[in-house]
Amino acid sequence: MLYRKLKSVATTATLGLTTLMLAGAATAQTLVGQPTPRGLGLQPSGDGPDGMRTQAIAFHDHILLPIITLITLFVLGLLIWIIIRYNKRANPTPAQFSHNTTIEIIWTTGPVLILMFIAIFSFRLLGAYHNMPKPDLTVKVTGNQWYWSYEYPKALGAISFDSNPLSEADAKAKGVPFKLAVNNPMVVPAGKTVQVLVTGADVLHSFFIPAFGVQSTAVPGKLNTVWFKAEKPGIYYGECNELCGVQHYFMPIEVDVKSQADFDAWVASKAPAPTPAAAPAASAAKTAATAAAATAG
Ligand SMILES: [Cu+2]
Repeated sequence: MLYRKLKSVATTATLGLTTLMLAGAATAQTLVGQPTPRGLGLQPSGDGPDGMRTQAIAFHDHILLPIITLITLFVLGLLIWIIIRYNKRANPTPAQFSHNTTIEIIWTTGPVLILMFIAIFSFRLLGAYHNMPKPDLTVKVTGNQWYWSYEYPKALGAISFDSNPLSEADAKAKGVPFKLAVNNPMVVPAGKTVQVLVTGADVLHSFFIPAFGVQSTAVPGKLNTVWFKAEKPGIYYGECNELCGVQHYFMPIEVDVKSQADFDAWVASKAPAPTPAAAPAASAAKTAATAAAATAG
């Protein structure tokens, strides 16, 4: 009787949880790259069907969540059973024994086996994160109190800029989310492996973009490497998620993923190639100045 009751409770709970998860996934699917009001579950993946983020979501949804749900229901069932069956009224004279070899072996090996099962998938995912393909682009990101700065390679004109969040009025005027949208987003090409070198200028920050499954602590004096591959052009938001001071809440990350052509155009607009005539002229002026200084000396 009790067993049947417990079973029906468990079934109802599982059904309820599944419904909630599906509802969350449906709501979350409407927006990629940013949190959704009343969204449940993880932010949808922005890195393609084989991407790390997609694998991480699958690991969470299909391995971790069922296991933790079963364990929680099992423990809850045990608790209810003990409360009902072994309370003072139902069981006035409690048993006096301690130790039971069989049960002790079970509760030791059981968790070990569960952890080993989880480790198979966890290590596979860690391997995927570790094995970065040859990067197509490297961007250096520095966390500052309280903004991010970005630096691009010399080959791309050594573009560098600071990125600050938009004011509430500006965000409203542009129709973009306040506390997520910034004035100068990080710009990357879609479908390309982007290596991100993360460091900090003052205190610990953390570079975190949920849709790409990317997070790295920004440590002063140290360069950490993460990478991602955004599948589709679009805007993806992240945040500093290492408590870094009073304005920690106000250092969002915005990644503008563009098609390769649009990315090239952005690079050209930010770092115009020096005109062939300008460079020699500047160098000649410098030589003349040096010569003048030498004569004066
Ligand atoms: Cu920070």
